[in-house]
Amino acid sequence: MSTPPSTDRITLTGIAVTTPHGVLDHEKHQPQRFFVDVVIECDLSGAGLSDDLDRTISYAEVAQDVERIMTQPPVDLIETLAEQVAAAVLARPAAEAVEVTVHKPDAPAGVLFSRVGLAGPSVSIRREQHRPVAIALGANLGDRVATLRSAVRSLDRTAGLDLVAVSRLFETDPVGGPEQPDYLNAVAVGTTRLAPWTLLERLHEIEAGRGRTREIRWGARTLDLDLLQVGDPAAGNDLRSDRAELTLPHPRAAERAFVLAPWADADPAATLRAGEVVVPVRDLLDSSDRSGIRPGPDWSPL
Ligand code: A4P
Ligand code: MG
Repeated sequence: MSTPPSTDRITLTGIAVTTPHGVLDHEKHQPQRFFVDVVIECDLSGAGLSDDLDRTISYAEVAQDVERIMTQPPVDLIETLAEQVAAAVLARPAAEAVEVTVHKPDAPAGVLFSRVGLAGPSVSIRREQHRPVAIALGANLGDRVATLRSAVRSLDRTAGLDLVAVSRLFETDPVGGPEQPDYLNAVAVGTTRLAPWTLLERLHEIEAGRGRTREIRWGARTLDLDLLQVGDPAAGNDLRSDRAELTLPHPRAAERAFVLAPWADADPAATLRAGEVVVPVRDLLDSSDRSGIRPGPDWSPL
């Protein structure tokens, strides 16, 4: 069954900054003490096994972000500071969720707070990652509809991935590779809290469970699941990677009608990054070669 969302944590406690913030006029001129705690939920297994900093989150960078946010020109509310810290953490690919606490121990509240420990007011917020994601499905061996249907079910059961829509099926001529049977292609769109490499591992597990083997590149396969895009390029928060093991956005998506047709079907408003330009998927589809694309069998996989 599906793996639960990650229970791994990176914790930074008591980041101390003396700076002016507050609703009262004098607080905007008089620096006072703030302490910030950050607890980041993320999958640390990949980093722990590979010793690769790119698979985790640098706590030093997060600490610097906190200091930069806390030392900005004065704001009224510690809620504002907490929200900005949470957003900065969630901008990091590995972050699945974050809890931020901002303590203001010397806040003027008309009462005396204990001098023991971190007394006084604080706010705590928890924010979760909800990145849009698009996943391409393809099959050209075995019972293609049954395989794709069970793949969608597995995606839907994946903890940390919420499917919103799945396209119709398209029957497509094979592109590239050796001579092989026609494909059925579809695209699923949704949101995810998972790091992209964690999601790709889940896709590989689902492929393996449907008998996927890898002998020839672009060869026939029972099931292919590709990550097309993670994040929203129109909002400028899509993840980009040029690593061979995970390239984002998918480097061949923009020119392949067998991807674009189902993608536009699942999400007519979808956009795709092509370098620095963000293009509607429908426009890319309109200018692509659609000669090998036909409607596939009916299905309702969700
Ligand atoms: N990889 C890197 N980036 C990604 C990503 N964004 N999503 C790595 C998924 N995988 C990514 O993939 C090879 C390696 O790419 C993986 O180790 C992964 O870490 P693979 O699935 O083992 O092999 P593949 O699918 O044969 O290679 P590739 O280059 O992904 O092929 P494409 O571009 O997916 O093309 N014709 C039709 N009509 N319909 C099809 O669905 N599919 C292909 C495969 C060819 N022709 C087709 C179709
Ligand atoms: Mg693939």
